Amino acid sequence: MIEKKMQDEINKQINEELFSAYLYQSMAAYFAELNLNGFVNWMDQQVQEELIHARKFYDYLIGRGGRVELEAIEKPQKEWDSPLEVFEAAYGHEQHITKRINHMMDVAEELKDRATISMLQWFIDEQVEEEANTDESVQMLKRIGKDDHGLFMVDRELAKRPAPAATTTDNQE
Ligand code: OFO
Repeated sequence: MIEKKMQDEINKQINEELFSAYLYQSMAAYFAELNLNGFVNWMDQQVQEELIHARKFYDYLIGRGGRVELEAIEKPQKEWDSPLEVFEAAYGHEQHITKRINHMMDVAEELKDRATISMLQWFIDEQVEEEANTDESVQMLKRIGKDDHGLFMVDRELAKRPAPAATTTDNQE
């Protein structure tokens, strides 16, 4: 059985991950309006990743005999001034999620909850990737500035992002 304090943190994180999916879907819609289909693809794949993250927490909590409580998902932003501003917001969001995961690890350590510590280690590693991926696009967009040809090249690059591996419930993805 999982302690209530840890259960509350995991429930909050399920909501954070679902909000992440919602935010990236809103960013995908913004790019669709600009006809930047490579950017749309990147965001759509990110949405799928976030749903996998939410599912991992959901499955883990149920596996520990906990109670999942789903809360309302906050409305995401829908307008940005430029593709660069979108990716800066995505990077800032990932930094926020990293802080949340680190905080959860602090709680798990305080409770000496070794199973949760082990599960969270996957997310600690994943967040290194999440921050690096969003920051890579920020850096590319900064380099091209207002050059339309550069934007077209970035769009072609982002179109290559593959779908994430299918959802699993064993935290091995
Ligand atoms: Fe779930 O990592 Fe992004 O938000």
